[in-house]
Amino acid sequence: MKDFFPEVTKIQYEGAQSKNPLAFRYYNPEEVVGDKTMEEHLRFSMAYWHTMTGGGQDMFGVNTAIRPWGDVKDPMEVARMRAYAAFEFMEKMQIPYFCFHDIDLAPEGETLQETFRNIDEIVAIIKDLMAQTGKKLLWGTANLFGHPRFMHGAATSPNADVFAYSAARVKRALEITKELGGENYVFWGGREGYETLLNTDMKLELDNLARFLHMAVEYAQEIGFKGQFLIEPKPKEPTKHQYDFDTQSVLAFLKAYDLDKYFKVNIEANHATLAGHTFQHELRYARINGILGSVDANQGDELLGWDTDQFPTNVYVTTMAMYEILLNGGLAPGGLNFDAKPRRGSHEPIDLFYSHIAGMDAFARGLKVAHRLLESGELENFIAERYQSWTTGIGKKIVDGEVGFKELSEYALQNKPIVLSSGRQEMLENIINRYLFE
Ligand code: XUL
Ligand code: CO
Repeated sequence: MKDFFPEVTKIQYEGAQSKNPLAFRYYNPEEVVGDKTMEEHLRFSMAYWHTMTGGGQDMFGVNTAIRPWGDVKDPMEVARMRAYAAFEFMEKMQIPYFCFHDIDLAPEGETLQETFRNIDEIVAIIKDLMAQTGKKLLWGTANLFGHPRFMHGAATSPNADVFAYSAARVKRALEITKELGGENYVFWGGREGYETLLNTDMKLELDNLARFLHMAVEYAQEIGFKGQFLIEPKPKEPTKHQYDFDTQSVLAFLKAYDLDKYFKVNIEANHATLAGHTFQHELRYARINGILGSVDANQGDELLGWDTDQFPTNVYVTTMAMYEILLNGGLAPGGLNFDAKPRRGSHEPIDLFYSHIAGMDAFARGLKVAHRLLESGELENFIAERYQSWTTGIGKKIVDGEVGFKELSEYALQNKPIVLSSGRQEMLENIINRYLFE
């Protein structure tokens, strides 16, 4: 078998003092942090579309990336070579999971039948490679946004034939995900949204989206697919307004259509930024509502208004993300999927290694800092103290449902002048810095 990355051997943990850019400085898979190894906490996953299939193309220019498995003319041969390259990459990177869209694996055919045949051939290769290497599928999904047929949406298309076609693709993607032992299945709402309300029946589109998801739930039950269903929120791009705007709107949609018991969310850092939230806000909102399922680990650029899908290197952000994930009791069966790509100018195969190492180390370091922070209780104790008025006296009565406006009014009328304590934001920010730089 061809060695697609001959310049790289397996990436090893060398410790924080190492200056080797092809080594982990923080990610040490076997190291135990709290109750689990780093590998168990972080559950890293490679995104097949960015790492294996994408090539750096953007709005202004063609592919730049050198990809040794793309050297041949026949697209099916490229797809075969790509599968081998994917597993070599995951082995060398010590990444245990991967995720894919159906057509990341193999090119679309002229007909739906041919598309399925192409995908099936590559799925058989991948199944063998999984058995040989022990690599696992974190989640599968169907790409219902790239082809022109999806220009007005998939499940929310004004054309019922597109809805039917999309159902066929999700049906097959679910079957494949089950066959490969996928632990989750993701619905990112591709072009499920609108450009203008002048031509849009929003009510019908939302009803149809819910119909589609109910059908998916029913079919998964029928075939015995046990994986977790996830919706990935995003506020805009490609459409001006995406229906799955953010976690809060997704939860409202799920509850409105009686879908909330079947779905959790897959939170992407860059999508949070686009929604005007921090990554931590989205994780927190999902966590406290019991729907934090999985994470697309990347970062955006706050100066740019689009989905740049950069590798996560901001340790402050990964720390606060891991803080939420630890409080969630982890992500399993979800994980940290690098929905991220090296910049278009980082076009050599070795840049795939540098970028994944950067992301893995940033999350490993974030895990360790977040763990220490939680162990100390410094933040949690401060918060408990700040809300202390809710555990005794009138606060407790409100929480216990013992009082209404009448009793509260009587209480307020005879109460002493109110004295508030400081929120101490800067002191707390400095505590975080102390943990980060310790
Ligand atoms: C798009 C995006 C997708 C989903 C899977 O912004 O994040 O790649 O993660 O469809
Ligand atoms: Co994503």
